[in-house]
Amino acid sequence: MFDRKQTSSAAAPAPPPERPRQLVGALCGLVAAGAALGVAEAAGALLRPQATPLIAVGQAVIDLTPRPVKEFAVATVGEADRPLLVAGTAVLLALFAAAIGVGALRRPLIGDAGIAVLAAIGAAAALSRPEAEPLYAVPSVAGGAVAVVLLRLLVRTAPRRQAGPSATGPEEGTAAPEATAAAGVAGAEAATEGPEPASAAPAAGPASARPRAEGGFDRRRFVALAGTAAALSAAAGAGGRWYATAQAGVQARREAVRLPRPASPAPPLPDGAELDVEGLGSFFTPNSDFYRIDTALSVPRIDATQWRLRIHGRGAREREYTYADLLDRSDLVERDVTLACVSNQVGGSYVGNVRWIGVPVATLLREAGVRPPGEGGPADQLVSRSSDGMTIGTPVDALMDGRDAMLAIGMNGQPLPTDHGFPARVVVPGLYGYVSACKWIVEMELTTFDAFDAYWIPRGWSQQAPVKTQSRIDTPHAGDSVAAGTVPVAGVAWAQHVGVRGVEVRIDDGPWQSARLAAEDTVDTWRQWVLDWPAEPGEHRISVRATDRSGATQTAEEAPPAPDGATGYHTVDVTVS
Ligand SMILES: Nc1nc2c(c(=O)[nH]1)N[C@H]1C(S)=C(S)[C@@H](COP(=O)(O)O)O[C@H]1N2
Ligand SMILES: [Mo]
Repeated sequence: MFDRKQTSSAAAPAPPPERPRQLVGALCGLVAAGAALGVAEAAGALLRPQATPLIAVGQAVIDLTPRPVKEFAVATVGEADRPLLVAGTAVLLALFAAAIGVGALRRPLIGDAGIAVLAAIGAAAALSRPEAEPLYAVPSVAGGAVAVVLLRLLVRTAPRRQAGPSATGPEEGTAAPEATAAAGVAGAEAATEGPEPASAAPAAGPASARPRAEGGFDRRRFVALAGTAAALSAAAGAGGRWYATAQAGVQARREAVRLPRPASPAPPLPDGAELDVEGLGSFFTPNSDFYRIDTALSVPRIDATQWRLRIHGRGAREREYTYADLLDRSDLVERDVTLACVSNQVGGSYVGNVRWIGVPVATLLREAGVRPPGEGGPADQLVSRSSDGMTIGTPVDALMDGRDAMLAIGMNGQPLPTDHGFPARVVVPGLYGYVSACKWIVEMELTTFDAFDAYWIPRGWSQQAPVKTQSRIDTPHAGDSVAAGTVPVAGVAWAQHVGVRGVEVRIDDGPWQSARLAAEDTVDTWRQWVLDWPAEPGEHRISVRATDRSGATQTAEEAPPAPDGATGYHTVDVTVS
């Protein structure tokens, strides 16, 4: 009532410029979207963190991205592709939310509809996860519901398009006079924001005694409402995140795990397996430095006490193992195995060497009555499924031919880190990770290559992918300037499950010279090498190539990672002065 009097006693206020009005609308949309995310985050924390809309949409984008784009992303931004993806999704969401807010000023129904569309996208993305349950829709729907109510409240505080009492027309369907609208806001606010009457009260008190801004914009009320909503959303979001993380920590009990001593420990590392050359990485890659490649935006956090591995399928008697079953086994082995990603570029860093502890996969398969195809078994493919729905197809032959294929539970003496598959993952010497190394594994299904294509196959990668022999120069780095004199050129080479016979280095167009090889740990690990190069001033190009124990030398022909691994020689250009 005060408002009306004050406003109408002012000399015919000019209509508010359209810009600020739209700005307020955009702000309303952003605040509402923020609330939706906060609520969704909190709901997701309580239900399923990977079902929160930002994660679910980002995940859907990852799965739908065509291979060349994905490769480009990995090549240009590397492992920052994930944060960038989330940021990109957030920016798109913000733009759309701002537009919704502006639309809602014209007609609240536009706001409702816009938010419904966003919530539907979030819910659809969450429900399309391979591991989804109906519950997955809840975070998006809850967030959307809160946003609809909040946006309606917010736009009522926004400036009217024209000044004066008769100015309500098109944007307020009910054509309610401002005072009524304001009262409605206060009422609704008190009703929806039960625990926060304090914030509503001051806004309704002294604020309403002041003249409203042009066009009936109750700035105070808007700021109070939007500010409160934003603060609550941020609190809900942060609280949800914190709760989910804390919960996961408690549940996973990873820290509490004490790895048993393996019945078959790895032989001690031979003397001279690790060269002392500055710039050359360590023989074993520390867990914290180990590359991470997966499609999981939200890393699965598995409660090991609830975890089960189910083995079933063609020619298998169904078996289930708990984590305790694995820890209790008397046939745990410890082995050194180098793991490589098929996406690794020549000279790239998606390769690492680890001392793993695990159960031989062949033994588990035998326990389930599985016979390899050579013994008349009906399945030639083992499909590993992870808790987040990844599928990885491995030849049964490779798992049962005597190599150290493991269901790994330990990585460099630690329980598997969460990022690397806790509580259990597969490791198969000689096969790229995408056809072998399933992390967060929950299921092994015996089938055939004809009957089933695992996740990466329709995306343009080969069904069969043994690791290609490769070598990498770790020092000097491309672009380095080094002083003339003796320069150690050093790196690693791997020819998995066959072994490295030799490494050769070439300077410019000179002859291939044999590098000195470090002692071999096993044929499944990489091997370090070094060549002392009498470097003379000038620009030089250093190339490397490896020869495996079968006598095959790496091909010089350059091929991209897809479909089954990059080839070519790693070369670095350096300046000697
Ligand atoms: N569940 C799951 N397992 C997965 C993947 C994945 O995306 N999801 N990626 C695979 C790929 S492509 C590689 S190279 C290895 C990488 O294992 P790392 O992240 O421990 O280095 O995991 C494999 N296992
Ligand atoms: Mo990979």
